[in-house]
Amino acid sequence: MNLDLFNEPLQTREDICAGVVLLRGFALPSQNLLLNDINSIITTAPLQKLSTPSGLPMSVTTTSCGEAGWVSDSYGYRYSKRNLKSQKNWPAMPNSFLTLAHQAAFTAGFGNFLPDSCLINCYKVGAKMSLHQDKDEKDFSQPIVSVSLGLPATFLIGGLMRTDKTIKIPLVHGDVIVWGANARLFFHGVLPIKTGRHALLGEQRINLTFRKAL
Ligand SMILES: O=C(O)CCC(=O)C(=O)O
Repeated sequence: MNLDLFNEPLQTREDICAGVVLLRGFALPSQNLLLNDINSIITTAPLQKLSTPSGLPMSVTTTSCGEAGWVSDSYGYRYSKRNLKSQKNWPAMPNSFLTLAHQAAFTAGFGNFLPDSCLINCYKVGAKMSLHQDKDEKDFSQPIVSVSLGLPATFLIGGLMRTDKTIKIPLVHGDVIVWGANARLFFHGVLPIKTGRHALLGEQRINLTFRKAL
């Protein structure tokens, strides 16, 4: 018997519905690289509290890496090649990010996914993300890859209408969810993060959302 098998992180693939695939534990093997790379990105391009176009502050703080970063202000939601605060280009997408996103998309059935943008969302306890569609990207044939790190969360995914019934998916550190094809424009969101402490990340959840934006 190979006892090393017991030290392998548990990885499973679950089809939630057509076009939505949950890869439990998929990011665990690369967690150390990912966390180091997240720290350097946040050092170069610190997390910011963005506001919605109507002026409401978001409960998460965000930054980006890659060719383009997702931004929001009174001019609307969009991608920008520059960090609006520093006017500098976003940090380059690290290899650990690209490899994970590509492999997760491939495993979920979406070959050749090469994201040019990664949004880093930081949730403190109580932060949430309301139901929304990701529709600021140019090419909806490309999937979205979303990586959960730190505190657990409940992810909601529904249908093409905001009022469609949603499925609640509990996510923990290392889980990756991929959606695309007919599900690419499904409304999704995150319920308020519950109090807790994660061994590596403390009292926060970090989400990496990979997209082909340009
Ligand atoms: O934090 C998450 O799991 C989802 C993030 C998200 O939906 C987004 O950034 O558009």
